[in-house]
Amino acid sequence: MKKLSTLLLSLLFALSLSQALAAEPQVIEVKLDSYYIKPEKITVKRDQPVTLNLTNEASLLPHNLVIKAPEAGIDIAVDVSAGKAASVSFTPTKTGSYEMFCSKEPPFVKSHKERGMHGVLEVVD
Ligand SMILES: [Cu+2]
Repeated sequence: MKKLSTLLLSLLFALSLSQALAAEPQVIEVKLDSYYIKPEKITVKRDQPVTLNLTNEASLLPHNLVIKAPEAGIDIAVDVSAGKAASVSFTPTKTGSYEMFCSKEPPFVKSHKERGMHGVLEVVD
């Protein structure tokens, strides 16, 4: 009986350990400013939750972060006012390189993306 309970306990321990490893949160600080996204390239692991903490460091301009990859479980568009912060969470389900950018397009001038507000979210195994 004692052997069985020891076995069960170690099994439970191994199970919770593997679950903890599988759900390792990936929290990444992302800065938005006129006109860049930092870091330009973000690498995350597939099937593990990701939280992006966005900060708009600009003093006047609103920015946003857009990643449209619904095939990979990523479909975000988050506005961040000047000087403010926002967070967004998702779990990428497919490896690959996905474009991230600011979609602000003021009339008569270049879009924020054209001015440099773009980067890559890389999802790896
Ligand atoms: Cu912008």
